[in-house]
Amino acid sequence: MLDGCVPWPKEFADRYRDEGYWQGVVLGDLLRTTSREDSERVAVVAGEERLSYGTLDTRADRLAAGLRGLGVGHHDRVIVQLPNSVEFVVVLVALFRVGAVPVLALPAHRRSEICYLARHCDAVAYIVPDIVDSFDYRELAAEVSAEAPTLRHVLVAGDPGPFKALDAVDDDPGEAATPDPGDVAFFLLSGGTTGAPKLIPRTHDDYAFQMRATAREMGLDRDGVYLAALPAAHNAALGCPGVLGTLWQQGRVVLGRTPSPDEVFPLIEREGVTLTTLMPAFVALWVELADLYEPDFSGLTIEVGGAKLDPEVARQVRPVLGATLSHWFGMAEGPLCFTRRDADPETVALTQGYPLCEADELRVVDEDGADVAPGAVGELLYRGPTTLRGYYRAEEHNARTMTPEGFLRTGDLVRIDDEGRLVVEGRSKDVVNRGGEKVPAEEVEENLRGHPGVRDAAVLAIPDRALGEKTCAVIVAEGEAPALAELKDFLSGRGMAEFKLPDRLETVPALPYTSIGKIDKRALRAQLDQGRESSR
Ligand code: J2J
Repeated sequence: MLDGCVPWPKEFADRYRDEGYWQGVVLGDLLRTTSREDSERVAVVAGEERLSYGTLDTRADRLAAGLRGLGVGHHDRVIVQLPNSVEFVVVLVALFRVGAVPVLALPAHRRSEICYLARHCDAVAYIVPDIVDSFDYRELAAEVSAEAPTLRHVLVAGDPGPFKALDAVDDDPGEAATPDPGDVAFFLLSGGTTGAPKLIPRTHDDYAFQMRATAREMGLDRDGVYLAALPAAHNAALGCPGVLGTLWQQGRVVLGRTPSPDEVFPLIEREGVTLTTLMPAFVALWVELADLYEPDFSGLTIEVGGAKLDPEVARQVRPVLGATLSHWFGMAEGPLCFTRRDADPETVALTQGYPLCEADELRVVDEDGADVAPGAVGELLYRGPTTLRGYYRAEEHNARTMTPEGFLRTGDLVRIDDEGRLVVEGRSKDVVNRGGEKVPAEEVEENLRGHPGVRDAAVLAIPDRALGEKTCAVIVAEGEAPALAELKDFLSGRGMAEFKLPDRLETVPALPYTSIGKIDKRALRAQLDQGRESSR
């Protein structure tokens, strides 16, 4: 396995293989079989374009050969930051075939995140689009190139500007690499606990199992049509079964750019979409706007997860949209629990269902790490054939997040009900879950403290009707307090992604600290609530 990754101990790996979870396949084989057997079959629909398995397979082979020609090889890390597009699929498969390791950045990431990633994993290449939603990724790439010493290539899908066009990376196919199925296939980014984003190694074996098992549970077979409305770089839309899992099943992928009803409702009907993935805020919006469109989604299953789902919204999905809802608790780190398609409506509204497979081991523990009484709330610990054993190059962090027995501490507070179903009750980790986008409080706090008008800073989640939660920055000012707009500009200037910028600002004379020197957020929250009460 790539140096810096933590392998599963042999006894676990043997067991997962013996029990048939890991089947020794490699992700570079995506597209291959269908391309040989039925090359005209449509694999991907993007706008008016319909691309066959044969076309994509050939493009991936040619790109792989071109990448090899550039010197990109086995175990080289390549940051991929592409929107939902044909290139996203071709680039991933090509990198798998080279044996290089894609690092899946989200389209919303900016200089701060990408520079960190590039340096942290010693990336040799960075693949971007030209301009999306008026943001020029080539300018971002220029900034990243200046700060990342190992970066040798920037490849651009579209107009390359000063860089190399992805299209020009093309050569006659040669021998494909044959990586070890137990090795890392790509890196996903963690939704974040402390500080900078962590890299999650996903192996060929583990991801192939995740795709196969979720496809089976969601009924996505060869006739399945998956709509990617969320960024495909996110685990939920990539491999549950998502874009890659659908191609693995020989189904059809429809690439959307946003989950907004005006864009995707016509697509769902036109393409006969059978499965899609949404964050809760969009399920609510779909239900709310259904009257305008009168959709008939009786053939559609919607996977929803990533943040708290309002049970009232869940209950309306079937009557209003006609669709089947499946409620998920997932993590890019691998844990997956969800309600199956035949679950009764109350199970779907109120629980996140059952784990992906029988080999998944769940524990619910108190603050001392002892198992809680059955049905009581505690932190969820998770171990299984898709759940990582350690983040990449993160020894110290791993010592804190993994138990000595190899369980991941999820930082989520849950209970297991008397039917064995998972119910997410809250979380102990310090992130703001902004409509499913995870904002690590500590990272924002550190950057806020860099402003000359900020002596100290804390970041809290506050309730929001549309997004579930929003971000509130609480600062202690140095001199005259800066305004919210000024702070947002400042953080943007530091290269932070827009979704991490605070939505609200409060100023206090001092922050409360605990005896071990951590900001006491519970006390701070109470202090702010009290202030609000007394000013009424
Ligand atoms: C509350 N919080 C939830 C839920 C995840 C499928 C679905 C989601 C993700 C995902 C994913 C939640 N209620 N139902 O990867 O494959 C919060 C938890 C969790 C964190 C993980 C998938 N479902 N969450 O959201 O890696 O706090 O993965 O630890 O982005 O989202 O975030 P992420």
